[in-house]
Amino acid sequence: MQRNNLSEENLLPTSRDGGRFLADIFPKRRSLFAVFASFATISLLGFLSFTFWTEQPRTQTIITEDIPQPSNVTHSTLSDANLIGAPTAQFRDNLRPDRKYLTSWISAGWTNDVMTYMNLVYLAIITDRIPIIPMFTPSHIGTSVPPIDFGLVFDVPRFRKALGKPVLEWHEVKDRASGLVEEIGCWNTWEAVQERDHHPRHSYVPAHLKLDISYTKAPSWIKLIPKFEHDMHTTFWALAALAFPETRTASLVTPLESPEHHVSLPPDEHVVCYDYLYFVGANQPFEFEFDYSPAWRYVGQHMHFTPIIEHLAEEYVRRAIGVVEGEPTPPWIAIHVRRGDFKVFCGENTDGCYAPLPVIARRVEEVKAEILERKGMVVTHVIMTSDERNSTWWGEVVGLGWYGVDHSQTTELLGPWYPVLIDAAIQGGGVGFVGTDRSTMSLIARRRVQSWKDGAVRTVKWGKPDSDDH
Ligand SMILES: Nc1nc2c(ncn2[C@@H]2O[C@H](COP(=O)(O)OP(=O)(O)O)[C@@H](O)[C@H]2O)c(=O)[nH]1
Ligand SMILES: *[C@@H]1O[C@H](CO)[C@@H](O)[C@H](O)[C@H]1NC(C)=O
Ligand SMILES: *[C@@H]1O[C@H](CO)[C@@H](O)[C@H](O)[C@H]1NC(C)=O
Ligand SMILES: [Mg+2]
Repeated sequence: MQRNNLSEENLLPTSRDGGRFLADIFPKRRSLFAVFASFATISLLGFLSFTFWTEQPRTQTIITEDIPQPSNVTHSTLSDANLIGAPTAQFRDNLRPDRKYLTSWISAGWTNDVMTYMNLVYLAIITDRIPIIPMFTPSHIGTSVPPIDFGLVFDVPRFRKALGKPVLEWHEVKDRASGLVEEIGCWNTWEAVQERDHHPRHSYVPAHLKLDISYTKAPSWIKLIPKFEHDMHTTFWALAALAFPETRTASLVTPLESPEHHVSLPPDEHVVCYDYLYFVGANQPFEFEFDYSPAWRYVGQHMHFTPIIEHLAEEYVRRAIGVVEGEPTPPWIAIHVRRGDFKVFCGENTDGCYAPLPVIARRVEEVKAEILERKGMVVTHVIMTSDERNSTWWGEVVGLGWYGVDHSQTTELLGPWYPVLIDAAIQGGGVGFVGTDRSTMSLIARRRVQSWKDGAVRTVKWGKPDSDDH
């Protein structure tokens, strides 16, 4: 694996001096530092302060005393207009009576959660409601990691502008320091689409938001493929119908008691809420795979990473390749090889289950050829991102002339969320992409490269030695 030339010593964060930290992580690129410095500083300081939700311990060392509190960071006039004002101890005190809102929770890997929030916003659009997006909670990076704000990952002001619609984050509505537990009635979709779990979909989000939820089981007709036990999808318009008074009223059944206050509440009309919006499509299951996907076309493609994450991704690419100061960053092709827990799909047949590097290299060559043909561009730099830990394998990657991303310092410097955020931005920032079949991280990277760069993409199939022979 390509190692960069930073010594451990000069990468150690200093706890009191954010400026020194920046200069250290980007010692060779004063120009980048200038870019950072010229940001509305707030977003940068917000980034450094690692605005974690509620009373999570602030374990990060990169904190300075003069960093503004998070509530000062992302408040904008656009969001103000759709709320009564600054975050309140109870969310209801901040909702405008003349506006309607929509929210939901997450419960899977980070990319699945990103897709779930895309679905949330799309459902809000078709119901003429204002989406309220919660934070990201950790999964593969370790469940004890504190959550991170949606707005520290995605550029919310840019998102609002591209959509031409309001978008709120929960911390703008309810004060993140509030200890007040609030009752709310929500739709339980999970029990209407599958038979295995006899409860609404579990999520850590309501606990962070201090919400005590009484769930009403949604009608079984929300299921996309009626009675089919091997699929769990519902449709946007089925869920939208439940957000309007006639279908809502016709669908009311006795709600489940809320776990804390033991109250029974029908689905809220002011803030309509659903337990889980990952398994939602307009026309078919796993719809992000398809070119027409409305959640991607109307929402997902407008969710760009924050300028800070984009710049971090570029900086990691420059370091991987070894671009010297003053030289522009060359265009790159990114690969995402998804391994880790995917080995459960291999079962007994571990031999030849994962696609070997030569099989991946064949798709990389196809991507290069397509970029040359369509754009007249010769792209020589190939960046590997992966959750594979095997150093022999990484050695083989470098042997092919590809570059690895060095995350040996990332968690220590920036926090445990940053390896995956930076890798996702690297994957989505190339002019070409080769991904792993069945990985949502690969899927969304592929869509980004298509939408953002009109790039060339391929997906490597795996499972058997000949899976990708086509
Ligand atoms: N840093 C990093 N993490 C990865 C990579 N691939 C997988 N992971 C981790 O594994 C998780 C996979 O879950 P998810 O994002 O839902 O994608 P999926 O499981 O591949 O569909 C990611 O969110 C990361 O935490 C990678 O290339 N780089
Ligand atoms: C927001 O910023 C102002 C000054 O700009 C400061 O006085 C105030 O304490 C900040 N609010 C919070 C919640 O930190
Ligand atoms: C590591 O990767 C090498 C090369 O791909 C492979 O031969 C070896 O079996 C792997 N080791 C483990 C423990 O999986
Ligand atoms: Mg996943």
